[in-house]
Amino acid sequence: LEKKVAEQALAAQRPFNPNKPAEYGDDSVVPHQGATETPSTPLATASTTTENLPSRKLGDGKPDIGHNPLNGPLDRVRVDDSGRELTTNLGVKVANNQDTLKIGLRGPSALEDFIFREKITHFDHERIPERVVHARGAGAHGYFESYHDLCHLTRAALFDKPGKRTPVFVRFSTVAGSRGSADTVRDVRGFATKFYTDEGIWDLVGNNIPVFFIQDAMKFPDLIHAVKPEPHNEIPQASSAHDTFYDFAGLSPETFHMLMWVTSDRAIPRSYRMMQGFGVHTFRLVNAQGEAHFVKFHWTPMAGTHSLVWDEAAKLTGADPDFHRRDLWEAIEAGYFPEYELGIQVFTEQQAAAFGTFDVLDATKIVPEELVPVQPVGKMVLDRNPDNFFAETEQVAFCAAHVVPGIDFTNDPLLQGRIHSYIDTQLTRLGGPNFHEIPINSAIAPVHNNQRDGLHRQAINRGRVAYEPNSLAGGCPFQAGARGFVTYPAHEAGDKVRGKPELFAEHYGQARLFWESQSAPEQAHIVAAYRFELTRVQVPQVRERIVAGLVNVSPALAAAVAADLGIPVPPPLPPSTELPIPAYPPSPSLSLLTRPGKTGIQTRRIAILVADDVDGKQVRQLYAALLKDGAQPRVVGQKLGAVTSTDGCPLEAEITLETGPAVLYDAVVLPAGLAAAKKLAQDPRALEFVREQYRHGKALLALDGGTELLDRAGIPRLLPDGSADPGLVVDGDPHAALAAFVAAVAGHRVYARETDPP
Ligand code: HDD
Repeated sequence: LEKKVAEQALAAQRPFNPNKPAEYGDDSVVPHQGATETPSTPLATASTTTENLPSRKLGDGKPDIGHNPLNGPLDRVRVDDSGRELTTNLGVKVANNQDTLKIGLRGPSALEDFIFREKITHFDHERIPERVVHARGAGAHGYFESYHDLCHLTRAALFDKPGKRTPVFVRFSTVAGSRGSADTVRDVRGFATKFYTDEGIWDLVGNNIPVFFIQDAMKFPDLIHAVKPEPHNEIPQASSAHDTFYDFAGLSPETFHMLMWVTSDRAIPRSYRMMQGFGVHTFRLVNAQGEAHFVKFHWTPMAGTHSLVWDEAAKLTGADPDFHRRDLWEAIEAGYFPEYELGIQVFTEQQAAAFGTFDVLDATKIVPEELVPVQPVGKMVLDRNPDNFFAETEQVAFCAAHVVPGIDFTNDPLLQGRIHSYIDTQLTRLGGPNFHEIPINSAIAPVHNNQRDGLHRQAINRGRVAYEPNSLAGGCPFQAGARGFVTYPAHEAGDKVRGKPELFAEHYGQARLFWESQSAPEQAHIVAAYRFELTRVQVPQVRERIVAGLVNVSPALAAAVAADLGIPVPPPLPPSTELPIPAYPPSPSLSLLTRPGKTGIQTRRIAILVADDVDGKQVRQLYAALLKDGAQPRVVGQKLGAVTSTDGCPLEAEITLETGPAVLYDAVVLPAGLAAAKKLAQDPRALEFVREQYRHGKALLALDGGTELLDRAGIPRLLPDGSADPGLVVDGDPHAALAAFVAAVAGHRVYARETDPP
C-alpha cells in the first residue's frame, strides 16, 4: 500500500500531456542528453592551450570536434528545464501558470498577484535596441587552429604553437536591414570573429568585402543615414536601391571602388559558409622583440565562394527570409562544419611606402594579392550552434578596439574612429558598462582590475582596495609590464589638421582593377545590379552622377548601364586629384569563380520532384546516393503525404511545390517514371519550378520520363552557343548520369545559360 501511495504521489507531481511526452509527459522527467553533462573544463583552469593536437589542414568539412574551453564558462549559465518544475525568477514554485489571481471567477484581478506581475513585467522589457548597423545576423561557436608558430611576426597567443586551438564565436550579418529583415538582400555581409585567447579577447570585426565605402570615420553616420530607410517614411527596408544612398555615393566618389563590390555577386552570397571575410584595415603584428609588420587578414571558405543570382535572391526574401540563418544552422546540426582558412598579407612600412599608387591606411583600397601574396596561417571551424539566440548571438558585443598583445592598430582613420564607436554603442544596446560580463562576452583569460560597480555588475570583487597604487593589497593587481599589451611605439609627428593625404583622393584605379578582373557573367551581373539599383532611384541627376563616376571606372560599364537606364552617357565626374588613374594588372583572385571550393555537393539542397506513379525505387536510390555525398535531398510533391510508386511502395512527399519553390534548391531531379512526369507536366507550378532552375543556371537531372517535363517547360538541350550544357543531365546510364549530375551540382552554376531578360 505504501508503495502505491508513493507512486500515486509521484504521478501527481508529474506533468501530464501524454501527446507531448518530451515536453509535458513522462519523458520530460528524465533530462535528455546534454542536460546532465558536467563541464568539461572547470572554470578556474579554463585554458585554450589544453588541446594542442593539430588536425588536418583544411579537411573534408567534418573535422574532429575539438574540446572547446568556452564550454566550461558557459555551462555555468546554461539552463535546461527538462524535468523541472516551473518557478518564478526568485525560485518560488508556481502552482498555476494559466490564470491570474481574481476576486471571484468573474471578478477583478488582484494587485497582489506577484506571479503575474513578475511575468508580465519581464515580458514588457524583453526587447533591447537593435544594432544601429548589422542588426540582422546569425552566429556560431567554433575554434581557430593555428597552422604554424608565428612568433617571428607576432606574440599573439593564438599563433604561438602549431595546432593550438583557440575558441571563437562568429557572427555573420547584413548591414542595412533591421533585425527582422530578409537574409538574401543585396548588401555587404558582416563577418565578425571573437577569439577567446589565453591573453584576452581579440575581435576581428570584418566584412565579406575587403574595402569600405568611406575613408574616414567622420563620414560613417552620413553613410549609414543615407543607406538606411529614408527617415520620412522608413522606406526601403534593407536596400541600398534608393535616392539617399546614391545621392551620398555620387557626391562621395571615394565610394566607387566599394560600389563595384556591392553591385557584384559578393553582395548576394549563396551562404555565409561560401563567402570570404576580410579585416579590411591594415593592422600591425608585433613580435616579442617589439618588431612590427603591417598585416591584412583574409578568411577563405573551404566550401568555395558562391553566390545567388539576383532574381533568385529577390524571390528568396519571400520564400525563406531566414535562408542564410537556416543554412548555417542546418549545416552545423548536420555535422558539416563550416571551415575558413585564415590568410595574412604581411609587409613592412617600407614596402607599403613603395606601393606608390595607393595608401595602405586608406580602407577603400586593397593590397592586390599579386603584390603581396596571402599566406595561410590557420583555419577556423564552426562546430556548434548557440543554445540561445538572444543570450549569445544578440548579446555578443564585438569591438574593433579589442586587440591583444601582438596585434595593434594603424593610423587608418576609419579604424581609429571604430576604436571608439563599438564600446560606445554597447552602452546603449546592452545597457551599461558591464556588458563584458555577459557570458558570451566574457574573457577566458582571468580579469583583474579596479573597475567597480555599474548597472548589472556580476563580479563580486573582494577586499577594500579598488585603486592603484596601493600598499593595503600588496600592490595587486599589479601592472604586467612587458607581459601585457604594449602599444607599438610608432613615431608620430605632424600638425593638427583635418584632411587627408593626396593619394587618398585617387578613387578609380582599383575600381577599374576590380571590374577588369571579373569574368564575363560577373560583369554582366554588375551591369544588371546598377540597372536595378539606379532604376529605383527617382531623381534623374542622382542616377546620372553615378553613371558619370562609372565612366572613370570603365567607359564600357558606364555605356552599358546608361543604355539600360535610357540615358546618354554623361561626361565623367571630375577627378578629385591630378594624380593619374593608375593601371593595375588584372587580379584573378578578385573573381568569385576562381575559388570553387573543396566540399563537393555537401549541404547542397536538391529537390526530387515526385507525383503519383513515380519510379519510387529509383528515387530512393538517388536519395540515398545524394545523401551519402553529403547533399540534402528533399522529395517535393504536389501535396504533402504519400505518392504511389511503380514498385508498389509509396513515397512520402516531404514538402510541396508551394512551400518549397525552386529558389530553395541548388539542383533538381526530375522524376523517374513517365506517368509521374506527365502529371507534373500538367502542373504549372512544376513547369515554373523547372524553368526557374534552368534560368538560374542550376543543375537538372532528367531520368526516363523527366525529359517530358523538360520539353513541356521548353528547356533547350544545348547552351545558346550550341555547345553541350554541363548542368543538364538527361537520361543515359543511371550511374554515369548521377556522376555527371553530382559534378554539375558541385560546379554550382552554368552561367552560360543565363539570358537577360530571362
Ligand atoms: Fe562597424 C557593427 C564591420 C566600419 C560602427 N561593424 C559592425 C559589425 C560588423 C562591422 C561586422 C557587426 C558586429 C556584430 O556582429 O555584432 N564596420 C565593420 C567594418 C567596417 C566598419 C568591416 C569598415 C572597415 N563601423 C565602421 C565605422 C564605424 C562603425 C567606421 C563608426 C565609426 N559598427 C559600428 C557600430 C556597430 C558596428 C555602430 C553597430 C553595432 C555594434 O557596433 O556593435 O559601433
